[in-house]
Amino acid sequence: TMTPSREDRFSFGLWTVGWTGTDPFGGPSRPSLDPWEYAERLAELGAWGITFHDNDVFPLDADEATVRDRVGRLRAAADAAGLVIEMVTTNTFSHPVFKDGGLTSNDRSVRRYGLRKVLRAVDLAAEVGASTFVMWGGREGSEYDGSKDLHSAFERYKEGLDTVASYIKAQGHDLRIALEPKPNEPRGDIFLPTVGHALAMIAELEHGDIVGLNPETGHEQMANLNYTHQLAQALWSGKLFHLDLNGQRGLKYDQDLVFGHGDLLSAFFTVDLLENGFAGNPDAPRYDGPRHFDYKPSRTEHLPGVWESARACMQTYLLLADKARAFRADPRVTEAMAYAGVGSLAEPTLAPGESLADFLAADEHHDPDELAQRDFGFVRLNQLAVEHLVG
Ligand code: GLT
Ligand code: MN
Ligand code: MN
Ligand code: MN
Repeated sequence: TMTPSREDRFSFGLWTVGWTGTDPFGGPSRPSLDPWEYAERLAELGAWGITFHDNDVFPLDADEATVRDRVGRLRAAADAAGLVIEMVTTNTFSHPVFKDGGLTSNDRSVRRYGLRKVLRAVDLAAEVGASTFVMWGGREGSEYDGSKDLHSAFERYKEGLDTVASYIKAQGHDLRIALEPKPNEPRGDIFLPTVGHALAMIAELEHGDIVGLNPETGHEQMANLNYTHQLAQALWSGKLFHLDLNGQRGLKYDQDLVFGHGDLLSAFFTVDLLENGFAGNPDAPRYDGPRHFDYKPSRTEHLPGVWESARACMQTYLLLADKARAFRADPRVTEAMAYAGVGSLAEPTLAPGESLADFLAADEHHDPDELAQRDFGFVRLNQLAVEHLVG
């Protein structure tokens, strides 16, 4: 069961295995292959799907014939390998035209150029059969607080997102937008820094019904947040449309490590949520989308290490899924969860039919000192998780 198969629905961005190791301090540490070569290798490793930016496949200045040719070759390779193209996104960050953002640049001509580029990528996404259109606004933000009218920046972000969403509806595309939060890098402060901020933006949109989230492990952790909690809140809000799994070790630059190579215990509970659902509530929403990895094979690796690290992402996930299943099935865990009250949190605090007036009038006395003697046993429950994880 540790060998990935199509049923596991693992997918990878072409920019992940395709990263050549360029960083702010040095050039590429390995060669660049054609996109279809990455697709073929990922299929051999057991992946089910691939995802890409427009410019992972063709250059920004490509003419229509080149776009057709390159997209055609990628699709042919994906079809031949049995791969699904499940998500497509736009690159509105590499070219210096986007140095102050695509949808929120202070320069209106840049915003109009950026918007056209996004709409073209939406059509491409629909053409290749993707179901999710990710929008990561890595250049939407600032370094200097005085450089932007922040009110207008939020207005323009909203305008841009609503325009893209209304275009999807007008074209009749079967596509949903997934916003990807990140707190910083490349901008000093990126707009929509966390899942919570993106949910708040979506609530203000006119076409927010087709806009949700694509939370990335490391991005939430860069904001010192608990990734599993972020996934949970997005799920609870009906907005977990897609995800980017990877690893991050603490508050530093975006590491994009192999899934599980950062906070392993957190990765365990992420997989436990994805595979087994919320622990105390079987009727709660479940994530049934792709298990998508957005990692970077470290710069120290050459091509064998690229494939090895892609394999590692899937294997780690499967190992954790196995452990999480055993954890849930362990009678000691069932007992420890009952002791901890995990299931009883599902019970509404007010009784069925109990009105606020009933509640206020109820002759009910709670002695806080007595209630404070409750032992929750959370440590024992967590130790059982650790036992399953490393035992
Ligand atoms: C870029 C970023 C990723 C996003 C990609 C989608 S682009 O590689 O670092 O986290 O998911 O645009
Ligand atoms: Mn990242
Ligand atoms: Mn990244
Ligand atoms: Mn990502």
